[in-house]
Amino acid sequence: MLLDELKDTQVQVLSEIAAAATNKDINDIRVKVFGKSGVLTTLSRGMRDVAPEERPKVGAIINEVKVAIEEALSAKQAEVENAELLSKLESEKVDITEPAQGVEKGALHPIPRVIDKLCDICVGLGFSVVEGPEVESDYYNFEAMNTPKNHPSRDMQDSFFVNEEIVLRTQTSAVQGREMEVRKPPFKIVCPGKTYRNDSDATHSPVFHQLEGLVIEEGDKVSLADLKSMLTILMKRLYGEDTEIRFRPSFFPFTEPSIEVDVSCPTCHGKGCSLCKGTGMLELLGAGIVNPKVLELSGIDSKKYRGFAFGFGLDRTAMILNSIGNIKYFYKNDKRFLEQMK
Ligand code: FA5
Repeated sequence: MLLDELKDTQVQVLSEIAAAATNKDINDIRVKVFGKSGVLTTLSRGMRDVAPEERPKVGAIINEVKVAIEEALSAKQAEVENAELLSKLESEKVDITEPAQGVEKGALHPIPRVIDKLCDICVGLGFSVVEGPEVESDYYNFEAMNTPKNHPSRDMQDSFFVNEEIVLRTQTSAVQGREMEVRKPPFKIVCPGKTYRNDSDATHSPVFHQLEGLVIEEGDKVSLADLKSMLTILMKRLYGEDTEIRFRPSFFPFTEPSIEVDVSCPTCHGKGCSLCKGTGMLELLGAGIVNPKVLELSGIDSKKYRGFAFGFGLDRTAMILNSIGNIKYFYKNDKRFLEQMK
């Protein structure tokens, strides 16, 4: 009787195993057969009623059934797992012959690129690079630069005042006083950074960039010829040996004498156009021999030391280097423009 039941159970369970399709089906069968109240567990308890001489034989058969079912379960489990793996591999298949998607590379904006280039050239000429605040006191931006309150030359720079004593710096010249107060001459510094003025047209932006240069040496080592020669070297290293440069007399309250430097226009290359207002040249920087009053205001003995200074407009520098016809392109963040600047 027990033997018949065992045989029937084996046939029944093996056919269920053959029909199983998932790991869950296999686990359900395992519990149904070997669990606490599973079929085989219950049948095994029937051994109690078997005559002692029959027990070894019945025991061996129970064991055979158990082994047959376990083997079938293991084989089925391997089969199901293999099928799952194959379908996963199929669904995640990668066609390695497809062309790869290109990686979009970023690049530095043309203004920081010009800053890096000019600073590199200046460091090569022995300058140290310094920084100063963009929100500046009226004192360092104007007064320390020999431009007292109500001085008519303040009108040359239409300024954004935060209050009576604080201004968004209109020129990187504001670092001159700060550096002269803490440095012992001789020294050579450059300071790149943002500057602000209420100006707006094709060559003027309300936010723009300058690079200030300041050289302080013992008196007989500094002359206008030294300044012109330094600026010529800078321009040629920046734009190339054939660059056309023009020096013009000018006025700044903090330099005496003062000059301005023009470079051939990026759009018409000297012929004359609307950008350069028909002159063929674009104003790039102001410069001059440091006014002795400025040295004295910052605690430097003007009888012993002299200096020269220059202030590059960096946006114009980038316009000329890249032949850009309007300064606004640098501030629009138009990806098509920036892509061309890479
Ligand atoms: C000055 O700012 C002086 N501090 C330069 C200087 C330094 C003279 C040291 C002597 C000694 P100016 O206002 O000319 O000078 O400006 C210098 C340059 O900044 C200009 O030649 C021009 O290239 C640039 N610049 C001036 N205003 C703007 C603006 N709104 N947008 C873009 N570039 C400007």
